[in-house]
Amino acid sequence: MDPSIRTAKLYWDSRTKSMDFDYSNYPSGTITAAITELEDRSYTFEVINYDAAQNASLASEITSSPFGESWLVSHAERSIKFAEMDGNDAVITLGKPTDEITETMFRYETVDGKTVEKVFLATEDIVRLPNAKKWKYLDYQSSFCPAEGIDTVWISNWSKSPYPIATKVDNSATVTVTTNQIRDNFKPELILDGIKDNLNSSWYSSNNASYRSIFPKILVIDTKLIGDNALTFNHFVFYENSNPDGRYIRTFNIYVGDSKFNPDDTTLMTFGEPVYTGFLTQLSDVQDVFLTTAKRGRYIAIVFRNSYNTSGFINLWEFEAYGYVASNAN
Ligand SMILES: [Ca+2]
Repeated sequence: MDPSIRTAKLYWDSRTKSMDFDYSNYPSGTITAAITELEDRSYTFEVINYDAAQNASLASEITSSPFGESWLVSHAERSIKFAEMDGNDAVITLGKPTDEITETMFRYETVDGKTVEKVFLATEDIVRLPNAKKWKYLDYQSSFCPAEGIDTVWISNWSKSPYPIATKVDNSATVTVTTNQIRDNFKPELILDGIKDNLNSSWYSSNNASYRSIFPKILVIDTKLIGDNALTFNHFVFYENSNPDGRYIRTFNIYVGDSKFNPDDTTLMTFGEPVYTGFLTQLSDVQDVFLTTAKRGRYIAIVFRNSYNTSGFINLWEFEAYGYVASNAN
């Protein structure tokens, strides 16, 4: 810097606003200043230096756009795909971040009744919240920063998770199946034993020539959770054979309700409306089903309509059903 320079003036808004600086207060020669109360629009800043005789230098200028509330309006909050308990942790699966999200903060209740906040970088898409209390909503908000920006801006209000933290139906539930549709020791309850990657821990439909081609084949799960404790289900996961040729499940329906489905009622007269109708592909051994409208009920029926296998086999290695107690949530 020219040693004759003594002071500087920073202008903005067509020189209607300014700040004065005395270089003697900044021995390093670098001045950092915060300009507050800027709006979300483009500004041109000018710096003019002065010597002791108040001779002015040429102005040097820079144009910059502060970002804040109205800049944020065009930035969507991150989405939560799944929020589910895994042991003592809530595992949150997030949607893709936009380029300008930098971090996401979660606020949740722990089993000890504490409110905890945890911050994660945008690069993380599956995060764990330790000791989270099940069946509670959680709050979250993200911070944003444009590529050229210096400060991050937090969205000034919390978003609520789309549904409470869900839990998985465990092996205290019972599973029944259409008569004559159990092959050897491949019992239906093996779809809930937690073992996802072993044929010997799967339900296999009949290999008997008289029964194997019969459809529908129906699995009924009694979650044993009754009344206000029945789960409201929103997510199911099918685990099939690690070998694509052994993935037989094709078109199916899922029903959720409070009266016991009869796995031998193959007319489905008493089943009501399915909460889901769809099909699995043979492309993956793990496939998710997500309900846009969650449904509460003690019983779940999976109605298999057909098979990719010409003999009509169905083989399900594990089935996960996630839900929450809606009356508990807040
Ligand atoms: Ca299993």
